[in-house]
Amino acid sequence: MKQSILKLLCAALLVCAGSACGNFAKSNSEQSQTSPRSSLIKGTFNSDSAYRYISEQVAFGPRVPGTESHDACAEYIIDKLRQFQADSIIVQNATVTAYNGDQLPITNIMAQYNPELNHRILLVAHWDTRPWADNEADLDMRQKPIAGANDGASGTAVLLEIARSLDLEAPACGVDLLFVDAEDYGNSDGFGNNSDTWCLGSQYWTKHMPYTAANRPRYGILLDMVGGKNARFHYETFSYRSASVPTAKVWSEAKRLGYDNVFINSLGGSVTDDHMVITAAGIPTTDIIETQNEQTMTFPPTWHTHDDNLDNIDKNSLEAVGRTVLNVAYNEIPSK
Ligand code: AHN
Ligand code: ZN
Repeated sequence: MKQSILKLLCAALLVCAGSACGNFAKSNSEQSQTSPRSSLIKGTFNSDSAYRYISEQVAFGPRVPGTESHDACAEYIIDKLRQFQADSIIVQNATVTAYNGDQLPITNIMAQYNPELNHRILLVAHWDTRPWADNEADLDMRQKPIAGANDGASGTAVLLEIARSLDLEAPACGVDLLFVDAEDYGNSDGFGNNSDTWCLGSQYWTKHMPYTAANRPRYGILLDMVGGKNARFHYETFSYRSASVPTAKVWSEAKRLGYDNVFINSLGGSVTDDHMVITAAGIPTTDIIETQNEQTMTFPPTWHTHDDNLDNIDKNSLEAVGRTVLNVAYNEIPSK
């Protein structure tokens, strides 16, 4: 009698456990249906978090070299990198001369994970914003600095979110995150003739790189304007020709993760950008940038306008780029 009551109790408990387990399994399978890629992905890249890092940068105001907002944002980036326990943080302060004679106090910031490893990769974004809105029709509006949610803050935010993941789950290789200044203070008259007026921060950095021949990064990946609505990234022409290794790694990793609707396997345009400077300095660097936007057939429609604000940021673009680049980093295994 006692035994059969015990048996009943046990059976009841088992049924309870079974149904609880059933519910759990169900909610798990529902989750895996909404993110089918989860089993392929390492790291914890979260696009809500990346979006927040954009909004926090934009809240400082335009990050134009020589302004208080600019300096406050530099401190913010450094604070975040400390919070995400970068093994070393290198801050480069300098003054450079812009094409129009302006003296620009610039700050390049680099965070290193696994600084002792010779097998390294370099991830880059510019964090400054353009002092003018060249593509506004109205002349007064054109003189005002842009918010730079996409052009400046998006690449920076994705790298910060990558830092958060690298802290939680260490990569096998060395990873350097480089935040360059004064990319966007260039002369937009007569494109092509003025390429050395852009990318002043990376020009300074390549002249003062903290590397030996042994620990110089194998390749670099540049993230520029990676948060646009329905962004699609074609191969940037210069990257395709002169940085084929990281270009192949990024676009094939995107395909593996199911982001081949975002990373398109065909040639887009060619861009004067930080990757050219860094490639010329001996680190072949690919540029993730929209050069074949569906509406404009070039950069995103908000480019160098006052529409480059939070309203035009797309979390899906941040996620596709962030998870792809983070997983390229996790895939990089040093050979002995
Ligand atoms: C030029 O417009 C020459 N290059 C585009 C690089 C850039 C500007 N990226 C963001 N803003
Ligand atoms: Zn720009």
